[in-house]
Amino acid sequence: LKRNTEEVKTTKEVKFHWFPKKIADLDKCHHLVNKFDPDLDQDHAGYTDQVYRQRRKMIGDIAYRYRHGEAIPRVEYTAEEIGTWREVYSTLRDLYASHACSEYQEAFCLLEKHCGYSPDNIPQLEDVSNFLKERTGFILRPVAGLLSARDFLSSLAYRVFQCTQYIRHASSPMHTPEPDCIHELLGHVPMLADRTFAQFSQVTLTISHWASDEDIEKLSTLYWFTVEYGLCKQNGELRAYGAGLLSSYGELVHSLSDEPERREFEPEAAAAQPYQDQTYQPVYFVSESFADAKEKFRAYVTGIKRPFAVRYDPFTCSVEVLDNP
Ligand code: HBI
Ligand code: FE
Repeated sequence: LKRNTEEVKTTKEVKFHWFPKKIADLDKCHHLVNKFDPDLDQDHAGYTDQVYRQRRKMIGDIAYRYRHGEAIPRVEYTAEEIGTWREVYSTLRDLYASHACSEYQEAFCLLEKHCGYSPDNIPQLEDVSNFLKERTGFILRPVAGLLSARDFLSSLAYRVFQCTQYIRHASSPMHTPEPDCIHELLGHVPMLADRTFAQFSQVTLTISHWASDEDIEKLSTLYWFTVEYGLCKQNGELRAYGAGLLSSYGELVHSLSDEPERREFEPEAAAAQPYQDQTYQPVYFVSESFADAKEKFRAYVTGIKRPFAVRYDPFTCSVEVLDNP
Protein backbone atom coordinates (compact mmCIF):
# COMPACT_ATOMS: atom_id res chain seq x y z
CA LEU A 1 0.00 0.00 0.00
CA LYS A 2 2.88 2.38 0.95
CA ARG A 3 4.35 2.22 -2.56
CA ASN A 4 0.98 2.83 -4.20
CA THR A 5 0.33 5.90 -2.02
CA GLU A 6 3.80 7.20 -2.93
CA GLU A 7 3.08 6.65 -6.63
CA VAL A 8 -0.29 8.46 -6.40
CA LYS A 9 1.35 11.39 -4.60
CA THR A 10 4.18 11.69 -7.12
CA THR A 11 1.80 11.36 -10.05
CA LYS A 12 -0.42 14.06 -8.57
CA GLU A 13 2.52 16.46 -8.10
CA VAL A 14 3.92 15.72 -11.55
CA LYS A 15 0.53 16.71 -13.00
CA PHE A 16 0.90 20.16 -11.41
CA HIS A 17 4.55 20.81 -12.44
CA TRP A 18 7.45 21.43 -10.11
CA PHE A 19 7.19 24.14 -7.42
CA PRO A 20 9.58 25.34 -4.67
CA LYS A 21 8.98 23.27 -1.50
CA LYS A 22 11.58 25.02 0.62
CA ILE A 23 13.15 28.44 0.60
CA ALA A 24 16.47 27.23 -0.89
CA ASP A 25 14.50 25.92 -3.91
CA LEU A 26 14.18 29.58 -4.94
CA ASP A 27 17.69 29.19 -6.35
CA LYS A 28 15.83 27.53 -9.24
CA CYS A 29 13.18 30.27 -9.55
CA HIS A 30 15.00 32.62 -11.89
CA HIS A 31 13.11 32.35 -15.16
CA LEU A 32 13.43 35.80 -16.70
CA VAL A 33 11.05 37.46 -19.17
CA ASN A 34 13.52 38.96 -21.63
CA LYS A 35 11.20 41.31 -23.54
CA PHE A 36 12.96 44.35 -22.03
CA ASP A 37 16.47 42.86 -22.04
CA PRO A 38 18.96 45.55 -23.30
CA ASP A 39 20.71 42.83 -25.36
CA LEU A 40 17.46 42.00 -27.16
CA ASP A 41 15.04 44.93 -26.91
CA GLN A 42 15.95 47.45 -29.62
CA ASP A 43 13.81 50.09 -27.90
CA HIS A 44 15.84 49.74 -24.69
CA ALA A 45 17.67 53.02 -23.88
CA GLY A 46 20.88 51.00 -23.39
CA TYR A 47 20.61 48.83 -26.52
CA THR A 48 23.32 50.76 -28.42
CA ASP A 49 25.53 51.33 -25.35
CA GLN A 50 28.08 48.47 -25.15
CA VAL A 51 29.50 49.77 -21.84
CA TYR A 52 26.02 49.71 -20.29
CA ARG A 53 25.28 46.23 -21.62
CA GLN A 54 28.61 44.99 -20.22
CA ARG A 55 27.73 46.51 -16.86
CA ARG A 56 24.35 44.77 -16.90
CA LYS A 57 26.11 41.43 -17.55
CA MET A 58 28.53 41.98 -14.64
CA ILE A 59 25.75 42.86 -12.19
CA GLY A 60 23.47 40.15 -13.63
CA ASP A 61 26.16 37.54 -12.96
CA ILE A 62 25.95 38.29 -9.23
CA ALA A 63 22.31 37.17 -9.40
CA TYR A 64 23.05 34.04 -11.46
CA ARG A 65 25.79 32.96 -9.05
CA TYR A 66 23.77 33.78 -5.93
CA ARG A 67 22.66 30.92 -3.64
CA HIS A 68 20.13 31.21 -0.80
CA GLY A 69 21.72 31.95 2.59
CA GLU A 70 24.74 33.81 1.20
CA ALA A 71 25.37 37.51 1.87
CA ILE A 72 24.43 39.56 -1.20
CA PRO A 73 27.65 40.84 -2.86
CA ARG A 74 27.98 44.63 -2.82
CA VAL A 75 28.13 46.65 -6.03
CA GLU A 76 30.42 49.66 -6.30
CA TYR A 77 28.14 52.01 -8.27
CA THR A 78 29.71 54.53 -10.67
CA ALA A 79 29.28 58.31 -10.42
CA GLU A 80 26.96 58.16 -13.47
CA GLU A 81 24.76 55.49 -11.86
CA ILE A 82 24.58 57.49 -8.63
CA GLY A 83 23.68 60.57 -10.74
CA THR A 84 20.69 58.70 -12.23
CA TRP A 85 19.65 57.55 -8.75
CA ARG A 86 20.03 61.11 -7.36
CA GLU A 87 17.86 62.65 -10.08
CA VAL A 88 14.95 60.27 -9.44
CA TYR A 89 15.39 60.14 -5.62
CA SER A 90 15.38 63.92 -5.13
CA THR A 91 12.32 64.58 -7.33
CA LEU A 92 10.31 61.71 -5.82
CA ARG A 93 11.33 62.40 -2.21
CA ASP A 94 9.52 65.77 -2.17
CA LEU A 95 6.30 64.12 -3.37
CA TYR A 96 6.04 61.41 -0.70
CA ALA A 97 4.64 63.67 2.04
CA SER A 98 1.56 64.48 -0.06
CA HIS A 99 1.26 61.33 -2.24
CA ALA A 100 2.58 58.28 -0.35
CA CYS A 101 0.63 56.33 2.29
CA SER A 102 1.72 56.73 5.92
CA GLU A 103 3.19 53.20 6.15
CA TYR A 104 5.48 54.04 3.23
CA GLN A 105 6.60 57.35 4.75
CA GLU A 106 7.38 55.72 8.12
CA ALA A 107 9.50 53.01 6.51
CA PHE A 108 11.22 55.51 4.22
CA CYS A 109 12.41 57.54 7.24
CA LEU A 110 13.86 54.39 8.83
CA LEU A 111 15.54 53.38 5.56
CA GLU A 112 17.19 56.81 5.39
CA LYS A 113 18.34 56.42 8.99
CA HIS A 114 19.52 52.78 8.96
CA CYS A 115 20.10 51.68 5.36
CA GLY A 116 21.93 54.49 3.64
CA TYR A 117 18.94 55.76 1.66
CA SER A 118 20.05 59.21 0.42
CA PRO A 119 20.28 61.13 -2.87
CA ASP A 120 24.05 60.47 -2.99
CA ASN A 121 24.08 56.75 -2.26
CA ILE A 122 22.48 53.70 -3.87
CA PRO A 123 21.67 51.35 -0.93
CA GLN A 124 23.22 47.86 -0.91
CA LEU A 125 20.78 44.94 -1.11
CA GLU A 126 22.53 43.15 1.78
CA ASP A 127 21.92 46.08 4.17
CA VAL A 128 18.29 46.49 3.04
CA SER A 129 17.67 42.73 3.36
CA ASN A 130 18.95 42.70 6.95
CA PHE A 131 16.71 45.68 7.76
CA LEU A 132 13.59 44.01 6.29
CA LYS A 133 14.38 40.72 8.05
CA GLU A 134 14.08 42.45 11.43
CA ARG A 135 10.90 44.27 10.45
CA THR A 136 8.75 41.65 8.74
CA GLY A 137 10.93 38.63 8.05
CA PHE A 138 11.15 39.57 4.36
CA ILE A 139 14.59 39.11 2.80
CA LEU A 140 15.98 40.13 -0.59
CA ARG A 141 17.85 38.11 -3.14
CA PRO A 142 19.38 39.50 -6.33
CA VAL A 143 17.72 38.80 -9.70
CA ALA A 144 19.09 39.68 -13.13
CA GLY A 145 15.94 41.16 -14.67
CA LEU A 146 12.14 40.88 -15.01
CA LEU A 147 11.16 37.64 -13.35
CA SER A 148 8.29 35.48 -14.60
CA ALA A 149 5.08 36.12 -12.64
CA ARG A 150 5.03 32.50 -11.36
CA ASP A 151 8.58 32.67 -10.02
CA PHE A 152 8.05 36.15 -8.59
CA LEU A 153 4.83 35.16 -6.77
CA SER A 154 6.35 31.85 -5.59
CA SER A 155 9.20 33.82 -4.01
CA LEU A 156 6.77 36.11 -2.16
CA ALA A 157 5.25 32.93 -0.71
CA TYR A 158 8.51 32.51 1.25
CA ARG A 159 8.74 36.26 2.08
CA VAL A 160 11.60 36.55 -0.36
CA PHE A 161 11.64 39.60 -2.64
CA GLN A 162 13.69 39.03 -5.78
CA CYS A 163 15.37 42.39 -6.28
CA THR A 164 17.20 43.80 -9.32
CA GLN A 165 20.61 45.35 -8.52
CA TYR A 166 21.34 47.20 -11.81
CA ILE A 167 20.04 50.69 -12.60
CA ARG A 168 18.28 52.11 -15.69
CA HIS A 169 20.25 53.80 -18.49
CA ALA A 170 21.39 57.38 -17.67
CA SER A 171 19.69 58.72 -20.83
CA SER A 172 16.23 57.91 -19.44
CA PRO A 173 16.21 58.56 -15.69
CA MET A 174 12.49 59.15 -15.30
CA HIS A 175 11.16 56.09 -17.10
CA THR A 176 12.03 52.43 -17.50
CA PRO A 177 9.80 49.63 -18.86
CA GLU A 178 11.66 46.99 -16.82
CA PRO A 179 12.21 46.80 -13.03
CA ASP A 180 15.56 48.18 -11.83
CA CYS A 181 17.01 49.00 -8.39
CA ILE A 182 15.14 52.32 -8.31
CA HIS A 183 11.81 50.54 -8.92
CA GLU A 184 12.58 47.92 -6.26
CA LEU A 185 14.33 50.06 -3.61
CA LEU A 186 12.05 53.13 -3.87
CA GLY A 187 8.92 51.28 -5.01
CA HIS A 188 8.70 47.90 -3.30
CA VAL A 189 11.08 47.86 -0.31
CA PRO A 190 9.45 50.44 2.02
CA MET A 191 6.07 48.67 1.85
CA LEU A 192 7.72 45.30 2.62
CA ALA A 193 8.71 46.81 5.99
CA ASP A 194 5.03 47.03 7.02
CA ARG A 195 3.61 43.99 8.87
CA THR A 196 0.11 44.06 7.35
CA PHE A 197 1.42 44.66 3.85
CA ALA A 198 3.95 41.85 4.27
CA GLN A 199 1.09 39.50 5.19
CA PHE A 200 -0.83 40.76 2.15
CA SER A 201 2.14 39.99 -0.10
CA GLN A 202 2.39 36.47 1.28
CA VAL A 203 -1.25 35.65 0.47
CA THR A 204 0.05 34.12 -2.73
CA LEU A 205 1.68 31.49 -0.51
CA THR A 206 -1.19 29.07 -0.62
CA ILE A 207 -1.65 29.18 -4.37
CA SER A 208 1.37 30.01 -6.43
CA HIS A 209 2.50 26.40 -5.92
CA TRP A 210 -0.18 24.64 -7.85
CA ALA A 211 -1.91 27.51 -9.66
CA SER A 212 -2.65 26.89 -13.33
CA ASP A 213 -1.32 29.36 -15.90
CA GLU A 214 -4.66 31.17 -16.05
CA ASP A 215 -4.75 31.41 -12.25
CA ILE A 216 -1.23 32.86 -12.33
CA GLU A 217 -2.43 35.34 -14.97
CA LYS A 218 -5.31 36.42 -12.68
CA LEU A 219 -3.00 36.57 -9.64
CA SER A 220 -0.37 38.68 -11.36
CA THR A 221 -3.11 41.02 -12.63
CA LEU A 222 -4.37 41.31 -9.04
CA TYR A 223 -0.78 41.93 -7.98
CA TRP A 224 -0.43 44.56 -10.71
CA PHE A 225 -3.44 46.58 -9.48
CA THR A 226 -2.43 46.37 -5.83
CA VAL A 227 1.29 45.90 -5.10
CA GLU A 228 2.35 47.65 -8.33
CA TYR A 229 -0.35 50.31 -8.86
CA GLY A 230 -2.54 50.29 -5.76
CA LEU A 231 -4.10 53.36 -4.14
CA CYS A 232 -5.61 53.53 -0.66
CA LYS A 233 -7.70 55.93 1.43
CA GLN A 234 -6.13 57.49 4.52
CA ASN A 235 -7.90 60.09 6.69
CA GLY A 236 -10.24 60.72 3.80
CA GLU A 237 -7.37 61.36 1.39
CA LEU A 238 -6.17 59.29 -1.58
CA ARG A 239 -2.65 57.95 -1.19
CA ALA A 240 -0.40 55.60 -3.23
CA TYR A 241 1.08 52.30 -2.01
CA GLY A 242 1.90 50.66 -5.37
CA ALA A 243 5.58 50.28 -6.25
CA GLY A 244 5.07 51.32 -9.87
CA LEU A 245 3.62 54.62 -8.62
CA LEU A 246 6.06 55.28 -5.76
CA SER A 247 9.05 54.81 -8.09
CA SER A 248 7.76 56.97 -10.96
CA TYR A 249 7.36 60.73 -10.50
CA GLY A 250 5.08 61.21 -13.51
CA GLU A 251 2.72 58.35 -12.73
CA LEU A 252 2.57 59.16 -9.01
CA VAL A 253 1.26 62.65 -9.87
CA HIS A 254 -1.06 61.24 -12.58
CA SER A 255 -2.57 58.56 -10.30
CA LEU A 256 -3.84 61.12 -7.75
CA SER A 257 -4.88 63.75 -10.32
CA ASP A 258 -8.44 63.92 -11.70
CA GLU A 259 -7.35 62.36 -15.04
CA PRO A 260 -7.59 58.61 -14.41
CA GLU A 261 -10.63 56.56 -13.45
CA ARG A 262 -10.54 55.17 -9.88
CA ARG A 263 -12.60 52.20 -8.65
CA GLU A 264 -13.07 50.54 -5.30
CA PHE A 265 -10.75 47.50 -5.00
CA GLU A 266 -12.73 44.29 -5.65
CA PRO A 267 -10.51 41.25 -6.42
CA GLU A 268 -12.90 39.77 -8.99
CA ALA A 269 -13.00 43.02 -10.98
CA ALA A 270 -9.29 43.81 -10.58
CA ALA A 271 -8.23 40.27 -11.62
CA ALA A 272 -10.13 40.66 -14.89
CA GLN A 273 -9.06 44.24 -15.66
CA PRO A 274 -6.77 44.45 -18.72
CA TYR A 275 -3.52 46.36 -18.16
CA GLN A 276 -0.56 47.46 -20.24
CA ASP A 277 2.95 48.36 -19.19
CA GLN A 278 3.75 51.04 -21.79
CA THR A 279 1.83 54.12 -20.57
CA TYR A 280 0.19 55.40 -17.40
CA GLN A 281 -2.69 53.22 -16.18
CA PRO A 282 -6.17 54.53 -17.23
CA VAL A 283 -7.77 52.80 -14.20
CA TYR A 284 -6.57 52.48 -10.57
CA PHE A 285 -8.13 50.49 -7.71
CA VAL A 286 -8.54 52.06 -4.27
CA SER A 287 -8.42 49.94 -1.10
CA GLU A 288 -10.03 51.05 2.18
CA SER A 289 -6.96 49.75 4.05
CA PHE A 290 -4.32 47.01 3.71
CA ALA A 291 -6.16 44.89 6.27
CA ASP A 292 -9.29 45.20 4.13
CA ALA A 293 -7.39 44.48 0.91
CA LYS A 294 -5.73 41.47 2.55
CA GLU A 295 -9.06 39.96 3.67
CA LYS A 296 -10.61 40.51 0.22
CA PHE A 297 -7.53 39.02 -1.46
CA ARG A 298 -7.56 36.02 0.89
CA ALA A 299 -11.28 35.42 0.27
CA TYR A 300 -10.67 35.56 -3.48
CA VAL A 301 -7.75 33.16 -3.23
CA THR A 302 -9.64 30.60 -1.15
CA GLY A 303 -12.31 30.71 -3.86
CA ILE A 304 -9.86 29.38 -6.46
CA LYS A 305 -10.26 25.61 -6.83
CA ARG A 306 -7.31 23.70 -5.45
CA PRO A 307 -6.21 20.19 -6.41
CA PHE A 308 -4.31 19.89 -3.15
CA ALA A 309 -3.53 22.10 -0.18
CA VAL A 310 -0.11 23.09 1.17
CA ARG A 311 0.80 24.04 4.70
CA TYR A 312 3.66 26.52 5.27
CA ASP A 313 6.06 25.89 8.15
CA PRO A 314 7.65 29.27 9.09
CA PHE A 315 10.27 27.52 11.25
CA THR A 316 11.77 25.53 8.39
CA CYS A 317 10.55 27.89 5.62
CA SER A 318 9.17 24.89 3.78
CA VAL A 319 5.75 23.69 2.61
CA GLU A 320 4.08 20.37 3.16
CA VAL A 321 1.67 19.02 0.55
CA LEU A 322 -1.62 17.94 2.19
CA ASP A 323 -3.59 15.38 0.24
CA ASN A 324 -7.04 16.53 1.28
CA PRO A 325 -7.78 19.67 -0.78
N1 HBI B 1 10.43 40.97 -11.53
N2 HBI B 1 12.58 41.62 -10.89
C1 HBI B 1 11.24 41.81 -10.85
N3 HBI B 1 10.75 42.84 -10.11
C2 HBI B 1 9.42 43.07 -10.04
O1 HBI B 1 8.97 44.02 -9.37
C3 HBI B 1 8.53 42.20 -10.73
C4 HBI B 1 9.08 41.14 -11.47
N4 HBI B 1 8.26 40.28 -12.16
C5 HBI B 1 6.83 40.41 -12.12
C6 HBI B 1 6.34 41.52 -11.28
N5 HBI B 1 7.17 42.37 -10.66
C7 HBI B 1 4.85 41.82 -11.08
O2 HBI B 1 4.52 42.92 -11.87
C8 HBI B 1 3.84 40.75 -11.46
O3 HBI B 1 3.94 40.46 -12.81
C9 HBI B 1 3.90 39.54 -10.59
FE1 FE C 1 7.48 45.48 -9.35
